[in-house]
This record gives sequence, structure tokens and C-alpha cells, in this order.
Amino acid sequence: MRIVLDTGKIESFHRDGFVVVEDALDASTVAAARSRFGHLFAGCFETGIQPDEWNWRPESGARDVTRQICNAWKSDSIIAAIVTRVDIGCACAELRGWHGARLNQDNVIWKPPGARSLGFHQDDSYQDWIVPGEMMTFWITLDDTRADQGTIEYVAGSHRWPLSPPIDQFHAPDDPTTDMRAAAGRAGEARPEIVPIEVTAGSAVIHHGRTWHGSRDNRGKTPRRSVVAHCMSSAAHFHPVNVSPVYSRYRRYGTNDMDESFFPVLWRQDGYRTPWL
Ligand SMILES: O=C(O)CCC(=O)C(=O)O
Repeated sequence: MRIVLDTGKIESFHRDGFVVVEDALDASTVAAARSRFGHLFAGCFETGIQPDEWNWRPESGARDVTRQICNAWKSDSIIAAIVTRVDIGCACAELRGWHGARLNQDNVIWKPPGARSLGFHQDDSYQDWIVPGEMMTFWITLDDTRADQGTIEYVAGSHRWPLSPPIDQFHAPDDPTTDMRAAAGRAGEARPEIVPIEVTAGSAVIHHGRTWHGSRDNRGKTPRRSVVAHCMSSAAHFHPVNVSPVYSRYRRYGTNDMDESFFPVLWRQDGYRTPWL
């Protein structure tokens, strides 16, 4: 399947800071991706390589934690084939006005029944280690989503608010909207409009790096699983001073350039794409 952004979708992205794309993944890819979750979180990696971040393991993980892996693409070819898609890069770049898009990182998110919230935040708040410090996100659900099931939620129009610092508590805050409401106050927005995304498995949402978003507890009876491609500009380079404890490990001595082995270019206006993809 190939994503097509018509004028209506482009307008709604610029108005709301997010846009739903139906049928981004076909049913067989959804099933294949779901089948990888158990292996990945159990530490059975097809490529033999560990992901960059991994917050939950079957033997030691709390039952009520939303499980998250970052950069599963390095460990698993099915996740890699999804998050490195050319049309994901193209859509993210065109909507943010970049000449191209590079993969910043992926996320694999597994929120079983009873799992807690993820605090509302802006993705760009975590990008001070790159220049430009901007992100675009392509969030794909592998399950039908419902508001009571901890689906992703967006604050419409919040991509126009100023950039806030990272939030106080990302995993399992009692009220996931606390930092967002403070930011709304600073932005002069008395009644922020929160939109829970209720869509079918295989649907995606593209969001701007400044759009406030998060997810609540899963109060349903079935899991909510997502695969997420976080993109940055193809022209992005490492910040000369600021450091990401995890991702600045991929900076080579003496240069701020990003190595395509770790941050591949998914799409560029001039037709370039990282050759090994
Ligand atoms: O899926 C979620 O609950 C949140 C994901 C998220 O924060 C993101 O994709 O940027």
C-alpha cells in the first residue's frame, strides 16, 4: 500500500497538527508485525542485535507498564521494512516542509489491558541533540483502537503552541495531561480540545513534532499495539554541544554528520534514498 495525501488531508494536518491515514498497512503486514512483539520483548532478536532502548521484559516487567522498545528495526526485519518505507519519509518531509526525511528512531509500543498511561508531550522537546531539533511522527496501530483502550490522543492545534521542555513524568503519570494543561495556559488556550484516535488496525496518524499527544490507561480487555516511525529532516546533523545519552553514541569523532547506517535517509526530493534500504 502507498500513502497518498490529498489536499483535504494536507489541510487537516496544518489545521490540527495531525492527520489520520487509513489503510497504511495491509492485513498481512499487520499480522506479521503483531507476531514479532512476543519475540522482541522476550529478547529474541532475529538479527542478533539489541534495540537501543527496551523498558520491559517478561520475567521482570511490571504488569501495568506500557511496554516500549526503541529502534526495533535494528533487531527485526519486519519492523525495519515498515519504518523505513519511502512513502513514510515522503509524507513526513512534505508535511513539515523538509527536503527529505531520515529515520530518527522507531518505537514498538505494547499496551496490554491494565497498562498505564504515557504522559502528554511534544516530540520536539526531546530533539535538542539534533539540528534542526524537529521531528515528524508516523504512528501506526496494529489493533482497532477505542478511547477506553489507551489509544493515542492529540490536542488539536497545539503544534502552534511554543515548545515546552520535556515533561516531568513520561511513563505512568496519574494524570497524563498535567504538563499539557500548563502549556495550554502558557499558550492562552483555556479549553484544549483532546481528540482520542479511534481507527481500525493498519491505520496511521501523522503528527507534527510540536503537537501535544499521549495516551491513557488501557481500561479495555484487549491489547493496543503500535509501530511508530519518528523522522527528522534529511539535512539533520548532530548538535555540536547537546548530547542524547543514547543516540549521540552514533556520532563519529570529528564530525556532526549523521551516519546513514544508523539514521538512514528514507526519502529525498532529489530522488536519493540510503542505498542499503
Ligand atoms: O502510542 C502511544 O501511546 C504514544 C506514542 C507516542 O508518544 C509517539 O508516537 O510519539
